[in-house]
Amino acid sequence: MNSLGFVTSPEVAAALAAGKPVVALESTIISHGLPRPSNLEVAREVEAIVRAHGATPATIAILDGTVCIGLTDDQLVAIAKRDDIAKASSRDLAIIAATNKSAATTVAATAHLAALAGIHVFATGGLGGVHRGANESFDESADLTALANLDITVVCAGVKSILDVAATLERLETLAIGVVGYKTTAFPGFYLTDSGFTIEHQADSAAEIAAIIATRKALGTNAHALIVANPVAHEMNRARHDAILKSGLEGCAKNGIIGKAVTPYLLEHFHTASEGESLKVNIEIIKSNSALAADIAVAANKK
Ligand code: PSU
Ligand code: MN
Repeated sequence: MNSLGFVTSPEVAAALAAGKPVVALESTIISHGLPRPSNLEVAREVEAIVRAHGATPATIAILDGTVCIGLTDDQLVAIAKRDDIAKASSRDLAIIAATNKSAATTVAATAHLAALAGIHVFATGGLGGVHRGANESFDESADLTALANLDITVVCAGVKSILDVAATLERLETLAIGVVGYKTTAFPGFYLTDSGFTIEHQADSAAEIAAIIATRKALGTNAHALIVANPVAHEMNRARHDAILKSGLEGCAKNGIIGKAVTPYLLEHFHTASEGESLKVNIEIIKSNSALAADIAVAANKK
């Protein structure tokens, strides 16, 4: 461990020291978002995609108390297969690390650790946001408040369609988190290409996004995150999507699923009820976002 409290893998440390492009990747997707055994395959494939696009992948997680920025293949296997991997948001990081436990990191926690390690581009599937019924449950993902205070560009397929998208967009505005659509002004809805909500800004290339990142730095607006919303090319069947979402939300209510268990429960429900269709879309989302994030990291490095 260095004086900052984390260990950087040799590959990531070398890339950072040489000023080469690095892309942060989260681990909650691996442990709690995708079923086994595809989770491990996808984790490996995503790292390979980042490398093929000219950047170094840094998958972030906590293993047996060590905060890891970049994982070896053995460590990826542990995150994918072990049954003692918690789901850590930012507030959990120090507790998990100091008590020698293990956890996958959410968008909030991964973005926090990435920025701490000097990594400013991050790929995920879909952001957390305001849950349906949040006016009563107060369930709003810590992803939003974390990103409000971090210098990081997050490539995602919008926010998960299981959320209240309108409320999430309002919160993103309040929190000064920039939102730019990649080749679109239709805000993506994770499994769906278009959530039905429009966003103001569009960028059409990684170079354009790199220019936005450089200007944000010059203007000091990089104190808050930038979201690059990248719609999935092949969306889920909409009628099927809506029916499964409805039964998933009913399942949450019936089984008393609350708090951090809600998102993994709904994703798992989707994967089972759609007989793999949502899984296929989810995997496409993560791969496509990782490729774009690597292109952005490479382009930003040239600025
Ligand atoms: N995107 C995916 N799968 C996931 C997640 C995002 O394709 O599992 C995870 C991310 O780690 C995100 C978390 O931060 O879901 C949100 O959880 P919550 O709603 O409990 O904040
Ligand atoms: Mn929540």
